[in-house]
Amino acid sequence: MNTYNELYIDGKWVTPSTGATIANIDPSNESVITDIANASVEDAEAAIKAAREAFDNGSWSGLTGSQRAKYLRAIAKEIRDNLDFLAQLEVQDNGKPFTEAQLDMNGVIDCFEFYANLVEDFDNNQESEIEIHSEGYSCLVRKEPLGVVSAIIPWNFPLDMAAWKVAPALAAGCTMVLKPAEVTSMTAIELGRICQKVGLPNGVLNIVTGHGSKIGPILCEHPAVDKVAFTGSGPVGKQIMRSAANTVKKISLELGGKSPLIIFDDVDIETAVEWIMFGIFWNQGQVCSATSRVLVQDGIYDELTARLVQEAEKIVIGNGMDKGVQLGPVVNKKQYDAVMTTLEKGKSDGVNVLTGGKRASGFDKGYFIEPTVFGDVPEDHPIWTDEIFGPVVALRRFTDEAEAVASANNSELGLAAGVISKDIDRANRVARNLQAGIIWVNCSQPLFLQAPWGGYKQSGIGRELGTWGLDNYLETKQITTYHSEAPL
Ligand code: TXE
Repeated sequence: MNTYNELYIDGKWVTPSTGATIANIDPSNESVITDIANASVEDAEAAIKAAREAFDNGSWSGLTGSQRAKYLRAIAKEIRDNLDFLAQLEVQDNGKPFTEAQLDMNGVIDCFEFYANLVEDFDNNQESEIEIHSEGYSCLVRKEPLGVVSAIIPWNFPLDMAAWKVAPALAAGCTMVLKPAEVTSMTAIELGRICQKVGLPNGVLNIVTGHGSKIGPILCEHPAVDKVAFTGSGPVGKQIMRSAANTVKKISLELGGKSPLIIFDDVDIETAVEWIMFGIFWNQGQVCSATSRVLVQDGIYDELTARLVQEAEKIVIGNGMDKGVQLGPVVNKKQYDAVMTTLEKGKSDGVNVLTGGKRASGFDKGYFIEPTVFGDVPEDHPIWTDEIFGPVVALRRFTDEAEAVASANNSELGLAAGVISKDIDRANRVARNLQAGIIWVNCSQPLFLQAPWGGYKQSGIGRELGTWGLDNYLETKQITTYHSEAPL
C-alpha cells in the first residue's frame, strides 16, 4: 500500500513540520486504513510560498494554453490508466459503491480533458477588441491568470471536487494550494504523485492535508493568496468570506442545498420514483444537489409514496467494494452522528417515518444508515428545512402549481431544483419560476461539464464548470489607447 503521510510542496514530498498524522478511517468497518499527514500552519505557509514563486516566475503562467493543455491531458491519461485503483481508494475513504467511484473517476478524466480543450486556443482568444464608440480611442479586453489559488475540498466526491478546481485553475495559468478534506485525502495525494510523474513544474500544484480548522484560516487569509475556491458547509463558507475580506480576495463558494423536486399528477409514477431514488440515495445522499425535498401533487401522493417505500426497502446496503451494493456507509462518525441526531429529532417530534429512520441492521461496525422516507413533513421542521446530507428524503403534498413553486422557493438555499410533468409548457414555466442555479426538467442530477454549476441565495457565490469555471481563475483587464498626439 502507498503511504499518505507526506505533503506535496514545491514538487517534493515532505514530512509535516510537527510530524503529526491523522488516522484515516474506513467508514465501512471503522478500521484504520493509513495515516495522513497533518499539516501545520508553517507547512501551509511553505505551500503558499511555493505556489507564489511558481506563479511569479512565469514557469506556468508564461506557457501557452496549448502547452498547459498537454499537462492536463497527461494527468487525465494517468488517471485513466489507474482508474480502478483510484476508485478503490475513494471507496475506502468515502464508503461509496465501487461502480459510483468508477463513474466519479471518469468525471475527473473528462474534467481535465474538458479544460485542456478549452485552453488549447487560449492565446488567440486572450485579447479581444471592444466597441467603445469614441473617436481616437481603441479598447482591448485581456484575460490573465488570477494568481495563487487556495482550493478547499469536501469529502463527498473527493477527487472530482478537486478536479473541478485544479483543472480550470491550472488551465487558466494559476498556481494552487489544494487542501482535501481530512477524512478523504488519499486520492489527492495520488494526484500529487501523478503531477510529479507528468513533470508539472515545481510549485504549480501543492497539496497539504490536515484539519481545516487548523490550516484553513491561513489558506484563506494569507496576503500571497489571490483567490479561495471552496466547496463545503455553509458555516465554513461564511467564515471564509470573513477571512478573505481583509485582503479582498476573490472567492467562489459552493455550499450545498436542500433542493426541491416537484412532481405533478400527470407523470408516470414508476419513472418519478426512479428519479426520486436517484436524486437522494446516490452517494448515500451526500450530494450537494440531492433533491432531498419532494413535493408531490395530491392525486398521486399516496400511490407514489407507497411505491417509493417499496423501492427504498429493496436497496442493498453494504461495503462499497462488495458486488451489488447500492448504498454504502456515510463518510465518518461525525456525519453519522449528525444524520442520526436529525432522524431522532424527526421521530421524537412525531414526523411520519414511512421507512428507515435508524441504523441499518446486520453490521457490527461501520456508519450504515437505512434509506429513510419521511412523509407529510411540516414545512418548518428541520427534516424539511435543513440539509441533512444522508440517505433521507422528505415528502410533502401540494394542490396546485403556485403552491408547489412557493413551497419549493421557501428556503434560504437555492442550489438545484427539479420538476417532473408530462405537460412540458407547465414544466418549463415552473423551471423559470424556481429560485436555484441548476434546474432539472423531467430528471434529477444529470451533470454536464459544459453547463454552469452553482447556487442562488445562501448556496454560494459564483459558478464552476464550463467557461464559467475557467473565468473563475482569470482576471479581466482593459487596455484603452488614445491614438492621437493632439490634446483632448
Ligand atoms: O464540512 P466542512 P463538514 C455540508 C453537509 C454536511 C456539513 C458538514 O451538510 O453535513 O456540510 O460537513 C474544510 N477554514 N457539506 O463539517 O467542515 C474541511 O477541512 C477553511 C456540503 O465535513 O465545511 C474540508 O476540507 N476550511 C458540501 C472542507 O472545509 C475549513 C460538501 C469541508 O468541510 C475550515 C461537504 C475553516 N475554518 C459538506 N473548517 C457540498 N457543498 O457539497 C473546515 N474546513
